[in-house]
Amino acid sequence: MSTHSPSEKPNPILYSSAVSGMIEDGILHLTIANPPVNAISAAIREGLMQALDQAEIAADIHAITMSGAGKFFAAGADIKEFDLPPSDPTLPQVTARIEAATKPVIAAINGTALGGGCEIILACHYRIAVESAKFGLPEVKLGLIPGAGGTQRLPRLTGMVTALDMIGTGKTITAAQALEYGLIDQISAADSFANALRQAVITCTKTIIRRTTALELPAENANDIQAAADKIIVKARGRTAPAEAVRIVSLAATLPVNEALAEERATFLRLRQSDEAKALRHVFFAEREAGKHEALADYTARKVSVIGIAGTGLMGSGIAVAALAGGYKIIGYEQTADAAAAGHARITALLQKQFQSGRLSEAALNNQLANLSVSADITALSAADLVIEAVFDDYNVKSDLFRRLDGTVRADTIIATNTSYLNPDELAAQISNPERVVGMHFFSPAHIMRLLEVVNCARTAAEVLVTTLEVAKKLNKLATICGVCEGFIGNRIFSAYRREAEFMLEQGALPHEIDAALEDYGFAMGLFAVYDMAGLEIAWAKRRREASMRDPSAPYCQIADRLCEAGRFGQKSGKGWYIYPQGKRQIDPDITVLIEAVRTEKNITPRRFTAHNIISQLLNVMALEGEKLLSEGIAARASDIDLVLINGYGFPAHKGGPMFAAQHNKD
Ligand code: T1G
Repeated sequence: MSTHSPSEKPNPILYSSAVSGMIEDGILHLTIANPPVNAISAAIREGLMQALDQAEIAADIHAITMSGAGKFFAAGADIKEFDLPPSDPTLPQVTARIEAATKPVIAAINGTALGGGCEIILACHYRIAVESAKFGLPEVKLGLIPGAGGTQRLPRLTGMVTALDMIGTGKTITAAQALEYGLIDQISAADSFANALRQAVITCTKTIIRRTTALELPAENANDIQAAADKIIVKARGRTAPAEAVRIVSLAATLPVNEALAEERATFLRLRQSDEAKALRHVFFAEREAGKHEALADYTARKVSVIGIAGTGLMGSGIAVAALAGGYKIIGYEQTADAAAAGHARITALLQKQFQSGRLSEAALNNQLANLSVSADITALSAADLVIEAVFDDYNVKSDLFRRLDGTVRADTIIATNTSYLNPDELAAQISNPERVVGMHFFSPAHIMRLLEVVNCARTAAEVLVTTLEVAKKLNKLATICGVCEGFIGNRIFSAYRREAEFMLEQGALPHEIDAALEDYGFAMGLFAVYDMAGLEIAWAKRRREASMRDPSAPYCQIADRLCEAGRFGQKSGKGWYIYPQGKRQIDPDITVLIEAVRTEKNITPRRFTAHNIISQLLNVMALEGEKLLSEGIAARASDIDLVLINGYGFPAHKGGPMFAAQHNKD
């Protein structure tokens, strides 16, 4: 710890490499600094303990404040340290030390406080925040629970219902909500924060210290508490952490606080080593890795202000809504005035729905509507810096549009195709400057699904790729780069997984057994149920188009064809892999008969499949296809493949994705 000589302007006191302090008018102002988000590292824990010990005995210090450097207060414990053994002082030791301080400790919350960062402020005696601050205990999103007193301190400030909701879901709330719930005591505008803080400190030095764990739980209706707990359990869908969060938060009402804190810590340490936590940590870092591309580091994104969207149907309208939210001016294009009007209405309706649900303010709604136009005149797209085409996924339709765009937009306008199955290189080859063509494969509904496969075509220029990634970020998309192959990353793996599931039907499994195994593993819905919801006819039409080109010696499962030949096209037609009396999915014995007939034709003796067999076989096929994508250079990283399957195909995040799961099944 170093201090200043009396003659000079006081230098900050350095309690550790990450905690410094300045003493002004008897107040020790502490700042924690661990850029970029002040993740609570060992250096922060050590520095805080040093500072609190020093303040306790210093006659010239009457109060302590804590703030974060930069725009964050603290983003929680340093996740990078989780694979290391815990080191003293632990965070619960620090929060206990803060709360036990005999001089007032005031949280001067300059920005986002998440996880352990929020637990630090909960242990302080008073909490004043800037208006823009955000709060959350997102540990369950990492397969954990708060491990530094949050489960016991939060309910004492907000009540059990709010605490169960926040800790069980990991949601982030605003400063206004935090004030309303009792999580903080005061909000101040940023430009008057220093004065407000000074006043708050003076008040705190004149009042009895309010220690959070000494507070009584606010009285609440037992049914409301139970309902809040039940809601978390139902949504947990097989994940351990949310259920454990409910169990530990509930101890606030039944155990002495020190016993409850001990149980919280033991549970946190156990969960931290769990497969679920390891998988979710993998996904956390994979998402951040996906946005890093060393090979593109020297290229600068072009400025994009106006985005044209050719085709404003289901996909195009969703893309338009995402792009409007990203602050772009949108020019939609349809071939006829009626279609243009319908497209405009579709986009407007989506925006109105967001406004009515409170996700869009009235000002934002009006601003976005003012940024939207949809025309039947293709020359309207000449103003676009980027055109995304989302017309019918047919080669002739898209080729015709590409040629018309080529004669309309600027030579440097980027043209992005949303195709799912066509070869973007073949589309690019039809226009001048093919290096400006890129794939942007959105997932429906495009304004909701985070995933975006950015297809790096054979001739895509690096600058075009960088620009597309920049636009993807503004559209709030999780972008993964992939090369050109049929189905790119997601659909290619999904096709392999679907094929394997159908072969399992021939081998002895039944659709509802496979779906049950997938749902038990963590998928929200089984493959065949999803199949029925999407409809079987489009895939059937594709198989019939390709039938003449199919290798007759390659294994082929006719079961899906037999369903379509029998008019079983899925939920819309009242029956597919299941039957849907009054729209309710039910197992259909006729499907068993149909499958058994195919087995007999192929002289297959059916065998029993356990749920474990089913999952292992499907995971294995997905991982094998993933390895091929890596060896072909289509996917850059195994973790990108995991992100695509999690964010585009419902693979349970708490299993880490097919590549992670297959690797850990081997371990
Ligand atoms: N630990 C370590 N690194 C972190 C981190 C953390 N908690 N949070 C972010 N980073 C890194 C991230 O990997 C990236 O690194 C950089 O910071 C910028 O992050 C005891 C145990 C805070 C909302 O779950 O939600 O506290 O890629 O790109 O978009 O009860 O980061 O630059 O090398 O995400 O502005 C609980 C996790 C931990 C919050 C900022 N806390 N972080 O988003 O930046 S568990 C969390 C986030 C805990 C206690 C328990 C977000 C953010 P790099 P970024 P951003």
